Amino acid sequence: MDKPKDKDKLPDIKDLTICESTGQMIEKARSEGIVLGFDRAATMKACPIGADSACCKHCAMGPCRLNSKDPYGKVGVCGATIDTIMARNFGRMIAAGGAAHTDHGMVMLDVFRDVISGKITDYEVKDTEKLISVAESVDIETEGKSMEDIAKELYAELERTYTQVEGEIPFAKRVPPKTLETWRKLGIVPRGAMREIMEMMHRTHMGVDQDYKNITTQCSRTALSDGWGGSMVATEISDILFGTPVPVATEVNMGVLKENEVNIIVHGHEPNLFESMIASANSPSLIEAAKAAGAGGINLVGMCCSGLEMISRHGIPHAGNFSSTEAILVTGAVDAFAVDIQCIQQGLMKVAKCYDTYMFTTNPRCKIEGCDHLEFHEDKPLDTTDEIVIKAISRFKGRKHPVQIPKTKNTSIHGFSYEYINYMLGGSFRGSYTPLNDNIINGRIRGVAGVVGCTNPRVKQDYSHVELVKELIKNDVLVLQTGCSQIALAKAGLLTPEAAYLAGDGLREVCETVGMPPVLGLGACVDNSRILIAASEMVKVGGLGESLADLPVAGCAPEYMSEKAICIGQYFVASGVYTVFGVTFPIVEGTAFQKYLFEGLEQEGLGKWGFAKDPHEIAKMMIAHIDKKRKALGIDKTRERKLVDMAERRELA
Ligand code: SF4
Ligand code: MSK
Repeated sequence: MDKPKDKDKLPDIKDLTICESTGQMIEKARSEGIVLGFDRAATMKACPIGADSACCKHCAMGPCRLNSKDPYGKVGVCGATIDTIMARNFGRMIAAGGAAHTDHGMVMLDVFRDVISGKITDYEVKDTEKLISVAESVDIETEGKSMEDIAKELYAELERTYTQVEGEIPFAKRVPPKTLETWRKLGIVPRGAMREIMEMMHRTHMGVDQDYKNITTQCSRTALSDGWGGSMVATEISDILFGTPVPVATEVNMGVLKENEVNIIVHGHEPNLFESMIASANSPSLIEAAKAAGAGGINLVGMCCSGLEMISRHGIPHAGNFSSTEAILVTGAVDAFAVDIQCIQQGLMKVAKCYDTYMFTTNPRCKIEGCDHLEFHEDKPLDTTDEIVIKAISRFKGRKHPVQIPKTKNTSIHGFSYEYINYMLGGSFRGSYTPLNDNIINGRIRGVAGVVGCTNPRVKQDYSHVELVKELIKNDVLVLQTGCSQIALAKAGLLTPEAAYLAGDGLREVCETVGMPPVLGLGACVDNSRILIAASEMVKVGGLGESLADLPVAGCAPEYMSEKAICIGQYFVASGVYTVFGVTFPIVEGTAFQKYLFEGLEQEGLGKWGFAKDPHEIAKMMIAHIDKKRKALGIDKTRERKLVDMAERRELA
């Protein structure tokens, strides 16, 4: 195993994470000479030119490095300016991030097709109500038709999301009309995701698009083909196949591992693998085998976004977010670690080997040198997942390493789908977003914020997520969460109704009346589409403007690291949302491209980007934006809690 270069120079653990369990495992790893991502980040200085996106390696006349201190002082060998170079790099990040979610969505659609045709028999359509509502949302007539026919028609319609070459993607029908009108005017309504990603890559090839504004137009169209396309299909099909989440209480943090049980972790993004793992872990014969090996049972645990899919649908315990994935192996308690796609660090393999943990890749898209590959096929899923359990049992039986499991566990509630928010606020017979809008209009709720995204070992793990969200709820901003951010807040205890005591008076009153937490977990990073649908419903219900850009909402990924996050940011911006990122932003400040992203897009009727490192500063920026939107809507005065009477409500509608 690599030794840390100079142990004395490594950062203090309290500067690396606020997660106590992860901190304990970093300490243990260091004492055992094992290097985790936190220490690799400390010893691998980020390239400053790359961080500013001021270099280009799109052809062999380069790579060309521009000077971010004097960005217009030089151009590339081909003459490319700093704005062209940054916009092209940005576009390629969006293409890669969008491709990841979109390819995942297409796999979900493939599985759906094979389930309804009978080729796959281990899965079924679990949520027929959702099947009908999704079909109707894309104008499929459902009256008098069999579920099978509706499903077949829906498959054919949603396939266009990916393969269509001309026209508008199916879920464009869900976009509020005024927002769609703006998109049409700007030429950013996506055709099909494959076409948009291909065009993005083409335009950013050497010698093609050399106008940063024109490149940005394609950035928006490509990103929207993910948010309202690939990702949205992934979420909706997962719900149809595996059930739409409803709130469920569970436990998070490394303390969910059990010393006397066979511990199996699933990490990645596709629910298919995890759903089958649940079946294998509950198989009576495998439980018997685990007991015969001396274990109390089989303990199945999630991490990262796979874990978030399962926490939302089944209440499966969750051990930690992205930055904790290596650290948990240091417990010595993990008997098998199964991964599928996305956010799987190559470093995991080395750490797993140190503790003789069986690690398996399962997806043909993601193999890791030196890692056993047990390919997962949805038409015979148990072949793979049973094998993983069997290997885990054998590792448990022969455990060689002392086990040290951090004790901390936190209770949290997850699974607030768009549909559930409807019922939660409007009641089971008259589900509606009207009470949410009313509470925003009367000022009890100041606005809504999406706080989402990764953790990143270049900044203190979980710190910005937690500080930002505390500040937002204190100021009566209701927070919706997806991705790894949600686990940061769950560990901090904010995903419980009791956390309402940290909220401002207005938000607290609403939370206490309904019995909901002030921070709602909506699922994995692919499930940001749930936030888009919720926002569209807020526009539809009325009283808060006509387009998504009118809403008093803002978004943030304060500790992001992935290209998927950049794509998500761009589709929120293109949808009309002010979106602030932390850590770093791939741009040279003061350039025309930066001004365009941070101001120009808003002038065109879209949202805009923002950037700040400090979570309190980010909170101020988001709240100021929410207040600006309240003022534009004429509801800034209602923060004094004036109740809206029926006549006023009718007028607002
Ligand atoms: Fe340099 Fe232009 Fe080639 Fe980029 S495309 S590497 S800026 S010459
Ligand atoms: S897993 S993209 S670290 S949210 Fe979706 Fe977490 Fe970010 Fe990966």
